[in-house]
Amino acid sequence: PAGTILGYPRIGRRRELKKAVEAFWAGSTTAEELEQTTAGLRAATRARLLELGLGRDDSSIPESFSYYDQVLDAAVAVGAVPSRFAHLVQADGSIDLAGYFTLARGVGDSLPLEMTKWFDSNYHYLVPEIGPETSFHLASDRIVREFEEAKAAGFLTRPVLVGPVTFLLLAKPSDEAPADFAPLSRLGDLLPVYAELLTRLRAAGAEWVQLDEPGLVNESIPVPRTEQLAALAEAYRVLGGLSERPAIFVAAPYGELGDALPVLAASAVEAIGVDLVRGALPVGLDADTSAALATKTIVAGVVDGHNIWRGDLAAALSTAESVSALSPTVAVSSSTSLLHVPHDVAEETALGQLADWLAFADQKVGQIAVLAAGLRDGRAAIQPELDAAAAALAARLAAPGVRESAVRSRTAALSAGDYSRGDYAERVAAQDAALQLPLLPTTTIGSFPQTGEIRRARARLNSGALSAAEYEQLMKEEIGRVVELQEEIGLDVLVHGEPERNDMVQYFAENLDGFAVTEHGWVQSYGSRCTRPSLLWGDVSRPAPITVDWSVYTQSLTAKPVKGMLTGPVTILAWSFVRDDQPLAETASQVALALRDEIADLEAAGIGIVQVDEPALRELLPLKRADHADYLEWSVGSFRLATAGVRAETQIHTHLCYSEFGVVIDAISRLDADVTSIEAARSRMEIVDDIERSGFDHGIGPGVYDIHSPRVPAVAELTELLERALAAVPGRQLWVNPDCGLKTRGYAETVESLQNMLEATRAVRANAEVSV
Ligand code: THG
Ligand code: ZN
Repeated sequence: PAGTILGYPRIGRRRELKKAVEAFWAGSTTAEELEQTTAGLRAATRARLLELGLGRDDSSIPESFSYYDQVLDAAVAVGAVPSRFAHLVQADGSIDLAGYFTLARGVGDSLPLEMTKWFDSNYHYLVPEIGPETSFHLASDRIVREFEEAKAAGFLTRPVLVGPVTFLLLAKPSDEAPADFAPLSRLGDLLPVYAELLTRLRAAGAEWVQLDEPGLVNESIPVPRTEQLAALAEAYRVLGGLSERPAIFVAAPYGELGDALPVLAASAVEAIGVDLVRGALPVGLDADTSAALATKTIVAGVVDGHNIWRGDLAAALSTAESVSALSPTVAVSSSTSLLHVPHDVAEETALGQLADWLAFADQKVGQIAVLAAGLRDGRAAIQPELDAAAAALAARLAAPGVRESAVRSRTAALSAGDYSRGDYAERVAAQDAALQLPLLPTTTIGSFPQTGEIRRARARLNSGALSAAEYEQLMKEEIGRVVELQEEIGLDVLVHGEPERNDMVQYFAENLDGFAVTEHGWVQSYGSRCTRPSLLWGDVSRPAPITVDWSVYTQSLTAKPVKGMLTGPVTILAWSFVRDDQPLAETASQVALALRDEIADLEAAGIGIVQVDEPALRELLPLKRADHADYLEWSVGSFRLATAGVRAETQIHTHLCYSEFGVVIDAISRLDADVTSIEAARSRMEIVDDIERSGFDHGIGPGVYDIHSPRVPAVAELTELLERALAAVPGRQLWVNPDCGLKTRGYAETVESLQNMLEATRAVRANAEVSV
């Protein structure tokens, strides 16, 4: 096929999949009904892709549906079920839909598969658990059935699966596995199951299959490269050698194949997909590799699957044309699956001029169809489309708000002093005097449960059923309840609970210039959960204070210190679609200055503690090691720029949602926040050993319980964790808090858990006082 995409959003234009799956979980629909609903969604996707220019019978339409996650799909297809879920495998070896969801969500005391970030996207996948005991067998033929479903509807589609090497590279050793076990060592046992699937697909009539192997582009996978390459060679020797199989398309999105390209070139696969947005066209290939590549289809990923800009279509065409130096057979594609972008700009009615600058999934498919025509028929054949894209790009660059001189002169005038708060010891003395906190101060991360009542009030505000004044009154009443509750429990540093915020990024996007928000721009984050990333399109500034009134109101209700709560610049960028016409560092500085103004106003209004959350600090870390230093420079710099304007006695907190503290300890130290709260509960305080080893000497609040589960931690358990922390970290440094915000929890378990946290703290304080 001349044009294709690596995958299409699965959640549905109106999040139909989310609703259908959640209804099934709630028990209000049956598995059959869920299959019916999703068959409708799959049919609608095929029809839409045909309409947008992909082919009905040339395998250019990918069959990339998933009920929850594509890595879970692969695990279930090959029967890779951890022993705690062995009962989900039925007598005939199969795993049904209910069993599939149980792996994702857990049941009783059996924890679900762990979830983690999918390459450098905001999507999260489920981590397979593989050990010597894993019994690989074909446990679900859903991929074959979906191909047949399409065929019955008159479509010859291209089934998409996570490839065998990536599947094992992303897996972790099972609970039973010995300490040094490598999941990749099971490749030889896994391949026969992939072989069986490919054979079945061929028997069903599939002409092509897509195997995604992004694991090969990720430098942070801790398997020696020589072993990765040997596995790649072995996998495609075996699969390529099958007598009855579809043609194999190996896609390598999210980066550069590097030394894996010659390995794939030497294999029997028929097509190789390269990401030409994140990576460059390979140069300096040896003669054998060049000759081998020339016999294959190169699928050129030239349309950005990560971002929503309409982009430079002529440049994409030039890149695709340059690929013909590798092979006479070139197809145009998205750089990654379009899973990471919303469905359709046409759904948006309030974006104005911005709409013309954007390409969501459907617009990107349209671009690919145009580029494919350009490759086939020559540039002149698509000149009108190239001209329209160029005009939109020019209009965007010249539009009011994209470059604001007042914003630019501020970032241009920054100097080293703007990034530095001065001596830490002096700050500690000033803050101790100002805040008068007890040893082991207790606090929460910021949000309290978002009740149905709060959500309904916001919906009524948005629909006009509630006036702004009525809404504000309801939120103030909620804040009053949250303050009273915290005082009853005995917490030392209080929060307002953030009832007025829908999402910690969108809330700021709605209140800053340079951002827009969408109505229907949902993107799957994990399973049925979605976010609606904001669009950061112009120069960022703060037209008016955002959080000051809420914080001042909260402080008026209590004598205890109230923390002001802000989202940091890196996280605002990480969870938005960000302009691509300037370096992220410049955009981060603009956001940082807007936050700096907000912090100055909070301080002037009498707020003595301000927390600037950066849960995504680790998340944006580039896949390539060579890019780490530059990233840490601007990301840490933007946090410091946001926070360094305050007086010594104003205490700056930050919160990071990440447990591998060791990996980012340098960055955390350089943030120079007075207090950092961090996830630690799930790793049973192992993090404190990292803290001790690193010599980190600022305030630290390793989360003492896991808020991701409704389980209430017992006092004895919390006491033990605190004592363990105190054994490694001096008492004067230690704060006591849950490991993340309480937004997704219910009140019943929240109150009990916090009460237990306070009781444990009081018990431990007495001992700690002796050792300070
Ligand atoms: N906000 C934003 N992006 C994020 C997160 C966030 N990306 C990473 C991480 N957190 C992802 N985690 C979640 C957790 C919960 C939900 C989504 C992503 C979630 N979403 C609601 C749903 O799908 O039902 C919709 C939320 C809404 O109505 O706004 O629960 O915290 N920006
Ligand atoms: Zn968190």
